[in-house]
Amino acid sequence: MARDLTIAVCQTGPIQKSAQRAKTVDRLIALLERAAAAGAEIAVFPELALTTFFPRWRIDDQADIEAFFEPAMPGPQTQRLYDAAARLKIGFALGYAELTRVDGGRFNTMDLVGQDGTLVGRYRKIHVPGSSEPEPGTTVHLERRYFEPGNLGFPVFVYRGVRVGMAICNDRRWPETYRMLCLNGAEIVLIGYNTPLLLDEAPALAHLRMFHNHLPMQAGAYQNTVWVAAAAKAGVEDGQALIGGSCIIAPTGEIAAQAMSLDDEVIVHRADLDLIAVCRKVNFDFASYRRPDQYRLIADQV
Ligand code: CDT
Repeated sequence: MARDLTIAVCQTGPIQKSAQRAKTVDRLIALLERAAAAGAEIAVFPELALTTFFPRWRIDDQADIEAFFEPAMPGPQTQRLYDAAARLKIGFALGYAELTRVDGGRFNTMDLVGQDGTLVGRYRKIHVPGSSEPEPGTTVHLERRYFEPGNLGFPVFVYRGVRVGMAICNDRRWPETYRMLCLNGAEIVLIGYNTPLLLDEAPALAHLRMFHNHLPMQAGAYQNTVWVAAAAKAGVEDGQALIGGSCIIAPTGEIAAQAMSLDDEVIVHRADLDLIAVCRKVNFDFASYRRPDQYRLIADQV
């Protein structure tokens, strides 16, 4: 019997610092409703989808920093989104800033929520880019000030019988991300991102920003025979332009659907999971051809 999963990518426009959390959750619920109405069974939202991308600022006041974090998920402000998932019978992956209850750890996190509105699994961003202090000549990107590197590995979760993994923004540029998820059995990789349109350190590469968005995700999908669905937070957010280009990519490496706006937008595609086996057979029969004994450096050397 044919296997498929209908995926929605819920891109958002900018979420300004002045936005109330409740209004932002309203926007996410509206996107989820559009995704469900289009027949989607799972949706992916951007990285840090509840707030502005606050690592663009150096913040010292701990209370100001913690205002961007979620000490509980769902919490009083986000419960309605989980209720909407259960009502609409559509799960989602949501990026947010996680403050752990036990030891106050801070992670850039994505949760996978099931069609009953309960947690299926959690991923914490492994490749945390930027610095902890502003660096001269470089776009301020202080994720390392606010987040520890993820400590949950690259887990894969079963969602409606389909094996789903997650990755967050800069993770999508690293081949290791897809390979680890693929080796863990992923069939679909859900990604959220916030990517500045311009980088002060590389103005000569400005025209390549969208190419360098899609290139690693298409390569990751193709080389690991997985579906990739990636949601941007796009548009001008608190004065910084973020790229859009949210997309759904097939295991062939082809873009099956792509957002056209820099605003709230839903794109949907029915992902044919049998295509994975076809692509495997053509080029990537791992059991026959992979040579892990020759790849030791990949794991041993930074
Ligand atoms: N959010 C995120 O990871 N953004 C990075 C930009 C890093 S610029 C120092 C990205 O890879 O898109």
